Amino acid sequence: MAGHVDALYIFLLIVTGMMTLLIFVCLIYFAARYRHRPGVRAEQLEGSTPLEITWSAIPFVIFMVIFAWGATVYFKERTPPDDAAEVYVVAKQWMWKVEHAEGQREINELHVPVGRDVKLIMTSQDVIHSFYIPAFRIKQDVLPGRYTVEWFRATKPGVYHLFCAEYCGTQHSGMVGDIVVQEPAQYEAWMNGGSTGPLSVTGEKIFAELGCSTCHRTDTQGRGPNLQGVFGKPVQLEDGRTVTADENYVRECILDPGAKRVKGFQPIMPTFQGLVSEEQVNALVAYIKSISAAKPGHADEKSKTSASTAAPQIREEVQQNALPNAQSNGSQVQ
Ligand code: HEC
Ligand SMILES: [Cu+2]
Repeated sequence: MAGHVDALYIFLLIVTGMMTLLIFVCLIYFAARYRHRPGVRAEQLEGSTPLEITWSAIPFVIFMVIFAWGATVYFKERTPPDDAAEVYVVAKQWMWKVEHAEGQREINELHVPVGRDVKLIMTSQDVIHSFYIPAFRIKQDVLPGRYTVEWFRATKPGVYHLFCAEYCGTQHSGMVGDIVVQEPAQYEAWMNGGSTGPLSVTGEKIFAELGCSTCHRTDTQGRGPNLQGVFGKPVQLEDGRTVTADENYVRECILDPGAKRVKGFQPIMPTFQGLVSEEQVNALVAYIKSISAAKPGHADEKSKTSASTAAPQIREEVQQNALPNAQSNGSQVQ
């Protein structure tokens, strides 16, 4: 995004710089040209319609250009590509905890390979923080109680600053870290060192341990809905609304099941608020995602792929990234 953001900023600088110049040149010229001279009487001038139209129309066009350009950049920056690799981030006073879909955990560091789209799914354990990588021109608030998302594609290997950009307490200024961008081979080597296994597999274990699997069975006999294929699809709620089962929806189902009850089921799901850590919620989300065949939008966009089975998608993803273990989310690991 850096190039796009910079181009827009340079454009703004040029436009405002030229306006400033124009105003000062006129100011000085008029001050000299129409200065008070003995014997010369001031004259009252009537308005000029062509002049007024000109100075309204030209700024209008310029502002519209800025608006359209800014909106384009904004939407680009806010829309992660469907096949981006997913990384979960949990902020707390005063550190960044990072967990890759493949299971690697890091603190105040994020390793990524060059050239891969990376989507950060972020939440906070306490107060509001903000995940800011100045070199990538991206910044997003990280809020307690919900997920926010940002994405980037690093184009050059190196180590980049990570800052918390939202005042979050005494040691806010120390809440910094490194984004380590590596060549794919180096990244592979890093990835293969010490992992607890894919996040979705951790999630599956938690799913069994917390007893989710007693109600959410993989057949239709359970007391809760079968969660296979739920992620990314519309869900009909008891109150008549239809919502999309995204990360925030699954999160809310776990922590505040009363907020959105699925149509046709008893309201028996207990809240797991206080019983699960943010990391465990992330793992559960990754697991529920992994048992849905396709990610949202994925199937439509790549209609050449069969969306009903996970296997063809795995192969496609791997070829796309030309990396042997380029899983973009838990579903590829299974
Ligand atoms: C006592 C049975 C029970 C347990 C235990 C349970 N659930 Fe549920 N769950 C339900 C029921 C019933 C619904 C549907 C009604 C509702 O939305 O509350 C549901 C809904 C959901 C939904 C929304 C499903 C959809 O189709 O949109 C998700 C996601 C979910 N549960 C996840 C979990 C997770 C994760 C756990 C374990 C941490 C869990 N549940 C534990 C009964 C249960
Ligand atoms: Cu912070």
